[in-house]
Amino acid sequence: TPVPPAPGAVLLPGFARADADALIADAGSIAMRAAFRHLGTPGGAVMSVAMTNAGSLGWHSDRSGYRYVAADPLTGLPWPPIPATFLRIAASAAEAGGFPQFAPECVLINRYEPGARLSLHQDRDEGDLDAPIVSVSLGLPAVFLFGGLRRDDPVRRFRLSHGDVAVWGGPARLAFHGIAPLKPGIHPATGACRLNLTFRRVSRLP
Ligand code: MD3
Ligand code: FE
Repeated sequence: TPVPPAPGAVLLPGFARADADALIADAGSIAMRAAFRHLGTPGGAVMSVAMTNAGSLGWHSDRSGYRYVAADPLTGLPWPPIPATFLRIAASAAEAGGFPQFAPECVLINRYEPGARLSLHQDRDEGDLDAPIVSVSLGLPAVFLFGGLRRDDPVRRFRLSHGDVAVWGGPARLAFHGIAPLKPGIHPATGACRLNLTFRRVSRLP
């Protein structure tokens, strides 16, 4: 049952549950070629979430800023291609959320271990802000913080569980959001961690 948490956003509880084992295995294969790493930030901090990417572009951050890059800075190699299982779930979720033409160029894979968090931020490094972001949650549950268009707007809390998918488009696309520190636990599919996939369109289609 789709749930609208905000205008432009659609939550699809359990939408990826049947594909979860395949998605987790594919994420593992990606990480064998492009390892999870803790990125630095322009402010000089190191992120508690470990990240890697698949696709023609990958999200990267260091002292000089946030940006999308075509090669993995750790190896100089292109990011691994987006697996077919990933593309299928992203396309069907985007369609369910009202975006039948979604063509992602990047999947950012976030790995949360106990205590890891993502502070309140906007995703605005993409050149195409008309395209939605599709997210898939796998493994341990997390508390998702969803604010408004201004950093100091009130924040609502949602639980994101294994197999939950969300489509963030329209007025929700530039909302501030984050993840509260992960509570320790063991999930049968991922063990002691949570994985999140975010599918992103970076460049504008002609
Ligand atoms: C709402 N990831 O990678 S997914 C991120 O669980 C990120 O790892 C979180 O925020 C995670 O940038 C949250 C849900 C999500 C992703 C992107 C959004 C919600 C969003 C972009 C705009 C609005
Ligand atoms: Fe985000």
